[in-house]
Amino acid sequence: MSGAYQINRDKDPNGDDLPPYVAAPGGHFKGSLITHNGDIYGGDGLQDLVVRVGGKLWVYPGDGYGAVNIDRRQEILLPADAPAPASLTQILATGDITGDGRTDFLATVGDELWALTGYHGATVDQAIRLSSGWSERDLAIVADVSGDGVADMVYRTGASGRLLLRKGIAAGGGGTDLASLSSAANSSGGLDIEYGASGWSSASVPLLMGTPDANSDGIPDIWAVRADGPVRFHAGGRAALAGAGTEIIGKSAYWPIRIAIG
Ligand SMILES: [Ca+2]
Ligand SMILES: [Ca+2]
Ligand SMILES: [Ca+2]
Repeated sequence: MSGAYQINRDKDPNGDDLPPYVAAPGGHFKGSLITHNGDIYGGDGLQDLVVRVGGKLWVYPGDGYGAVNIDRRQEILLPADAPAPASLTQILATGDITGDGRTDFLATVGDELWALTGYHGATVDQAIRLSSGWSERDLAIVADVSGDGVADMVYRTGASGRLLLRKGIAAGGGGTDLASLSSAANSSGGLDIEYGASGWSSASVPLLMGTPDANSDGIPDIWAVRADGPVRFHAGGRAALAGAGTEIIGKSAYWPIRIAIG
């Protein structure tokens, strides 16, 4: 189904037979980065979509039916010292990981990893540069994986085609200490753990995305679009992926050429 629509501007407000809504214009989401993680706008309990497109960052309020009305989008304003939205290479809605009740984002900006914390419907409170070395990495999961209530990070390293797990440390005032996610040395245990052993290069898996728990074991999971056709579900484990994954959509030419999932 179409995930986006707009008001039908041809419709006569005094009444006619035209539909009230029509599809979003072709190319509306061209060049976009997309992510979602629960209700972050409006407090209506509906999933919202976060999109970087047209050089700006937006929230597209979800309509509760799996779609968004693009006329209702609202710009997310970043602090003055934040990277320009146009420079983002990935953005991931993480839910609230800092413990202030406001949703947070992690983003890569070329070689750099940034945290954009404290979104509350209009602006982001803080932009914090965490580390460098990210040009060949992709964020997959930022959520509690290990089961201690503290956010962890699963990322792909293109250099070895693996997934690695970095365990977070609780912050003194609640939530997760962002510095513990900035480098392996700062993390709980002091090193990154092999989470997916091999086969995770971007050539083999052009698109991957972590999500909150989808198979009811309480552990976040990973969805993978494979270059050879299928879409696979990989159940997360506390310290490594559990098993080899399950094929959800069979081999087809459709998915490997999609430009983004989120
Ligand atoms: Ca927060
Ligand atoms: Ca944890
Ligand atoms: Ca799970």
